[in-house]
Amino acid sequence: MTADPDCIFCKIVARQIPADIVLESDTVIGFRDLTPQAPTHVLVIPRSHYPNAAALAEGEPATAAHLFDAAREIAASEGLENGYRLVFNTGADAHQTVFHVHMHLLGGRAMGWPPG
Ligand code: D5M
Repeated sequence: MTADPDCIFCKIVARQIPADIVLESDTVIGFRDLTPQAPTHVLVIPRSHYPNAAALAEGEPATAAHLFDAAREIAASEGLENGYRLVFNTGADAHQTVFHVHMHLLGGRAMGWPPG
């Protein structure tokens, strides 16, 4: 498992800073976003440090699939039968601000399209 000592999400994985964790497995964890944009807003991340979704898919494709398994489990436990949105912001133009790949799971309200 790779870690970056300066990465805030690696610090959550290492339990060096607190987080409201909703799911854990050997390869991924899910925790509630600090600034929720929907009634349910969970971030699902690999334990290993990869800067974005493309790097994860290349380096650990099985773990990339685990993110989607975790999202399905969290959506079920959060009662999101009416739907939910999965988002990977990748790079500055997409408003990525934390460079440890994370899947946003958003649900619990009706959403618009296109995104801002
Ligand atoms: O999304 C990065 C997201 O990470 C943003 O929604 C805030 C969230 N964030 C930042 N720090 C924390 C901590 N410590 N706990 C929980 N959530 C956090 P991006 O796609 O990079 O713009």
